[in-house]
Amino acid sequence: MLPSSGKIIIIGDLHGDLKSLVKILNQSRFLERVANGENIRLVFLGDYGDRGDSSPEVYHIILELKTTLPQYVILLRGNHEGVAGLLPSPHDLPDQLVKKYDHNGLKIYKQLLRLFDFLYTTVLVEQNVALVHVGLPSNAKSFEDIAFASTTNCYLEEILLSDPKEDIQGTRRSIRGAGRFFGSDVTERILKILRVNFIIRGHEPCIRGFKTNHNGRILTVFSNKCYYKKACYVELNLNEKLGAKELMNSIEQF
Ligand SMILES: [Mn+2]
Repeated sequence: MLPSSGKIIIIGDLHGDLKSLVKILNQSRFLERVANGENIRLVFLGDYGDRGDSSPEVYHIILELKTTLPQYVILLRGNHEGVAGLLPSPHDLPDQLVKKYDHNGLKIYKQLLRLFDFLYTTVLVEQNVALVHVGLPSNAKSFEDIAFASTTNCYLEEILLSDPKEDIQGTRRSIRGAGRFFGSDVTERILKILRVNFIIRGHEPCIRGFKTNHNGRILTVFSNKCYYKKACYVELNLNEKLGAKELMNSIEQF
């Protein structure tokens, strides 16, 4: 849980795209602003490795940021930081680690697997906005259900793998083979439970680097530039009331 003050920079899926990560850190001047004492945090929405060919380098930088500035950097869990039984595909992170670190690669991979269990599922900015990797557990009844989602119910699977869909009510089976599609009625219900107005999530590549769903209540942010020409990140000013206009203005396309 974060207080509704200061600023947060939100980075969507990187998927081994080192160039975009460096670009965002430079463009947002995050490190410089922290050094200047600004109240600013960096939140990653998960999916750090796989697909792009710089997964080890991306992990190196985000973990260096987290260990150097633990209170300023928050790492969420994506489906590519998967739990047993929900392993992502493609999953070339172990191959990339072996290629780079030889026989130490698999040791590093095993340590990363242990690390994944420590990553958060949700960031809740009180009375304001919730950040997740993908989706919302359609049957969740409380904030705790979402914050402490596990594989013993379907909550974690839905957080890691469910997508919003425009033309349905309730949920439908997803084409991903896991998770669900959820309609705007689910979004409205979960927004009420969390007492926030918006949800920001990653996971889906978007032509413009972002898209909205469910009357603008859900913003999808994608920060990997290997799929489309545009990617983006978000810089939210939590000191002002967040409305639909402010949310759209917070998108930084590159
Ligand atoms: Mn994902």
